[in-house]
Amino acid sequence: MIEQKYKHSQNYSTPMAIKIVVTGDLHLGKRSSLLTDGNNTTSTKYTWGNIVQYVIDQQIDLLLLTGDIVDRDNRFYEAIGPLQTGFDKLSQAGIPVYLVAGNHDHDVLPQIITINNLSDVHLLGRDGKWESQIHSTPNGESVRIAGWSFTNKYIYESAINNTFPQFEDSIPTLALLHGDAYQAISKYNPVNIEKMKQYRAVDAWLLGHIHKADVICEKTPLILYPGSPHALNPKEKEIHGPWLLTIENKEITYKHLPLSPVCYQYLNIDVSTAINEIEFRKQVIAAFDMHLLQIKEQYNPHFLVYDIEFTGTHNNVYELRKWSDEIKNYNPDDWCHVSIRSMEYNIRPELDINQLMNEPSYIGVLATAIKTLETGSSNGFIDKLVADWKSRYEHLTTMPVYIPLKAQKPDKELDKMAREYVLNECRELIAELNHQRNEN
Ligand SMILES: [Mn+2]
Repeated sequence: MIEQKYKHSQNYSTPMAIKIVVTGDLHLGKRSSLLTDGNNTTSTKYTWGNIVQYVIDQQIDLLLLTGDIVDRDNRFYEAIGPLQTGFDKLSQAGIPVYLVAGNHDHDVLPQIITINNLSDVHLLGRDGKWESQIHSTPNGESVRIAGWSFTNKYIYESAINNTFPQFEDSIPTLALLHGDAYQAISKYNPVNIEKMKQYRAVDAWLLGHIHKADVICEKTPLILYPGSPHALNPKEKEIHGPWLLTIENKEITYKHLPLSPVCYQYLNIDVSTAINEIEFRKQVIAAFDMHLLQIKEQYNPHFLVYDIEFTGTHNNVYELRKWSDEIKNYNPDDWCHVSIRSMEYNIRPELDINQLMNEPSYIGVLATAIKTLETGSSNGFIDKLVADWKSRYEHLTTMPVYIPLKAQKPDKELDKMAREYVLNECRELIAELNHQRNEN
């Protein structure tokens, strides 16, 4: 095993560097929402296989996992096979894995590792206390991995409150931790960023729990959320993948590796100059071409899922809706499967609202409403519409089927949502009424 490692390290362009891949929140057992495919490339076990293959092909020294690798305890049977296969491949290549458990897999991860008796897989801090191990490469380079694991679904007290060990030597130290660094009060191990910075012995904090990758602090110490390596739902609108860390002369450099087969994106299309369907089509194609090129420069996902927002000024949203209906059939290229999940219209009418406000007609009422909403004030007409919207919204979100999904929104936020919705509707209506009037 040692010889095999040595053989790998001879090929390094920088022989004294330690190469590490880190990822977390893989949620084995899940697949990207809204997509189905026969090859299973949308399931997270596919990405797990790709990460393992990358680590072996690139002769990486260590793989680090920051928790929530398995999606929940009831995913045991779905997760155990792919995990075992990946761990076996890494073990045969002489590559150890260090990991911690998160709130999703605090139960199942220790079970899987114990059942399989995996000697190259090190679950750190499984009794809820910090644990560390030093890994040395055949070149004599060393790195310390410290870790702490969830022992329960909820952890209210931060794992770094007064319990973090001190290291006196100069070995580079990486701390693996699942927790919430964004909120002071959290059920998921609230860890304070300033406190992490105070532990001088730690060169990098590698965190789990948040699916969006984030470099919170660039160095001394590096504080990194690697994020989920596989985009799981349309809220995760960034490029996802594991991270490559290189430690050389105690300096840590890092790089995001785009690997997620699925990529959810937002696309804004300004349709102000789309005076007819031909122009509209031109703008749509131009916007897509530019965006697809940007993605392609970074990597080739299998699936690109778009939320489109049409913006700009236009006097006929009804027409725009009609023209945009067939966009869902758009198939720009065969390098990747593009689909459109939603289209939103946030269009301002190209009208003189101030002048229309004086009209004794529906147009006048709508113009007054638009002006009032735009200036952040209200009147009886708007109050009624907002109240109506809120009561319908609340009715919908308290239906039994939605209760598990219900996000408690403060009244202020609901008001804002209602006003935005009403404003959009008024703009669409006034444009249509004005259009009809001009045609007659
Ligand atoms: Mn989590």
